[in-house]
Amino acid sequence: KNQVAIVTGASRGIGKAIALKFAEQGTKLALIGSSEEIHQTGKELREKGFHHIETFQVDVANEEQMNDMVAKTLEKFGQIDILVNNAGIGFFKPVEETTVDEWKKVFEVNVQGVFIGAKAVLPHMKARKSGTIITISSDVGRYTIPNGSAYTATKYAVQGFSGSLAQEVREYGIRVGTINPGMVDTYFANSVQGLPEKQDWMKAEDIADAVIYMASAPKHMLIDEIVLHPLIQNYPI
Ligand code: NJP
Repeated sequence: KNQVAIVTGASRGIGKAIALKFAEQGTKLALIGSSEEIHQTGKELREKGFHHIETFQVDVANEEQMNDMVAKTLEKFGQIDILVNNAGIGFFKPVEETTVDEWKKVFEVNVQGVFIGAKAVLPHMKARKSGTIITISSDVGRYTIPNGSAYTATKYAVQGFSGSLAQEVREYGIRVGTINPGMVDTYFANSVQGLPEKQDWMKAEDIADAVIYMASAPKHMLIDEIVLHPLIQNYPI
């Protein structure tokens, strides 16, 4: 209640589900997407009766755009309690078929975007001695899969970044955690949400529930990591 959250990648999929759950809790929202579709998310939420919603067509990998978005969010809402680094791209190809430009792009969004997002909110969170930074990483931030070298490498990087940052900022009352899902039915990796063959996969709402749980833990507590899978997924433990 009365909190302010930034959610990146809220045009569709998991980020859009996170936005709806936060809105239902009365959390004010700054929603980020790189395409115009982000404004549609804002429109749909306002039509549902949620009015404290700002949308920004911003690339998470662009520091200037992200800093500007944070400044405008502070101007509008006065504080930032939660950052959810959710924007990410799924990219799966054998190494020899992966171009350097593709490699750079997936790292820019999945890793540089997470770094820039966190860096942009830290001065404010440090000054308030409070804040929660949640990154949607992946189960493949913990184990490897074929044809996933670039994507898997980005998620391992995000785990390293988040773990290190968590230790760096806990003395300022800032909590940093990751959510590591297996297969979720979204538009990920050029898929379409709602395909019949994905009916047993997790839903975007399942991941949004985990975000709400992590963000609303008592202030003295840090949930470092939540790992979630659909029952049908054979996950190496
Ligand atoms: O994917 P999708 P998910 N700047 O494609 C936005 C992780 N994950 O919801 O830019 C700003 O439906 C894009 O919006 P737009 C995954 O790695 C998933 O599944 O306007 N935003 C859209 O809203 C990722 O980190 C699965 O086109 C940018 C959103 O990102 C997170 O979950 C499994 C952007 C992508 O929506 C959400 O992915 C797993 C940019 N540069 C981890 N580029 C899974 N689905 O199975 C993209 O382990 N976006």
